[in-house]
Amino acid sequence: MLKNDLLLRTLRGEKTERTPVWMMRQAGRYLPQYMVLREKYGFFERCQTPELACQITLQPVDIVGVDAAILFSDILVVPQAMGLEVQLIESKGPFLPNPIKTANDLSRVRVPDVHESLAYVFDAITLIKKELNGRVPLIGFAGAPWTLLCYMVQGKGSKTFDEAKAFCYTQPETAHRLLQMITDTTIEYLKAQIEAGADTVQIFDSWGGLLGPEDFEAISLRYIRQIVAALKDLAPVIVFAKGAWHSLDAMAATGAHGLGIDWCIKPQLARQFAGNGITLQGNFDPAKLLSPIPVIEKEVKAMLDAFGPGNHIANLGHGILPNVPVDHARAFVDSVKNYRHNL
Ligand code: 1CP
Repeated sequence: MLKNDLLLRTLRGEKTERTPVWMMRQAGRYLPQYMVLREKYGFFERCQTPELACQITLQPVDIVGVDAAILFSDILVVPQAMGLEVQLIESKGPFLPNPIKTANDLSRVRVPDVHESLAYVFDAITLIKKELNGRVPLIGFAGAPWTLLCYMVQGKGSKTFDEAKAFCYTQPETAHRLLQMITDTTIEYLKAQIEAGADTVQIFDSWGGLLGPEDFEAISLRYIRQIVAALKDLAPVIVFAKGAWHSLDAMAATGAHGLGIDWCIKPQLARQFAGNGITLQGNFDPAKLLSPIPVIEKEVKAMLDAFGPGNHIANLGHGILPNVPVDHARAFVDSVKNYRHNL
């Protein structure tokens, strides 16, 4: 069925001719073709219209030549489906006018029927799979419960998410009720993405690294573990908890097929922590794509040498920055594609 299944074979631990490559947030503002649609349609309109979501999802496949498509959507469609108003403010980011602050506020959130409230996502996936026509696999995704709680409580982006942490520390019972509701919703949501055609799914715990190791286990990983357990026999699962390198061993033990790592840990050390039985994904510093192209080519080689052959998906250590020139993104992808390990 798939003409290029490098990503899926790598996630299953199989040997491949070369390392697969994609970039987190690869459908986005660094692409002029995305900016054209961004001028015309609101953010959630782009997410909720399957034809637009499909068009945007395919852009990096056609323009940059990545080995996988990732659904164009956002992690915040889940809090929205659970009953919270979510706005995206131009150049500022997400804004939730009525965040969760107390146990009383939980009456405003529910575990929705995802087939109803998020039907547009599954329609988009069906359309994307048709348009991809087997060229590359499609990655579905969701936010990790802790990262979603950050926005649901803090109400906007933050460097520290201090109000979200304070909520967990001062109202632990309410926090865990909310985390469990997000978990239950996310399991149904990702199952339905796989049913609709997603070939693999990634859980984004972008703010996992704000928690120390004990809190990460208690507040984040125990919920991620439930999600992985519910999905891992349906499709390969990738867990990306940015900054949570201290728990790579525990994350590997969830049974996930792949673990994302950022650029603040050496590949050799990440491998030592995670063990040999799992695929690692990353870990190019996104800002390094602003270097001259020959530097990008050299640094990509160094990254691939450090990871060694097999069990590695080349990616950035976090999302691509909006000011990256398209030819630099393409140089990153081409450098991976042209590299061969000495076997
Ligand atoms: O056009 C615009 O200005 C909107 C920018 C934008 C885009 C392109 C947002 C708002 N979301 C997205 C798409 C998106 N978001 C994808 C698409 C698929 C892809 O190409 O990768 C994905 C996977 C996400 C996931 C997402 N949204 C995360 C997890 C990944 C990460 O980067 O850490 C997070 C934390 C969000 C929240 C969010 N949505 C948008 C922004 C600007 C943010 C980050 C805000 C913050 O820093 O707190």
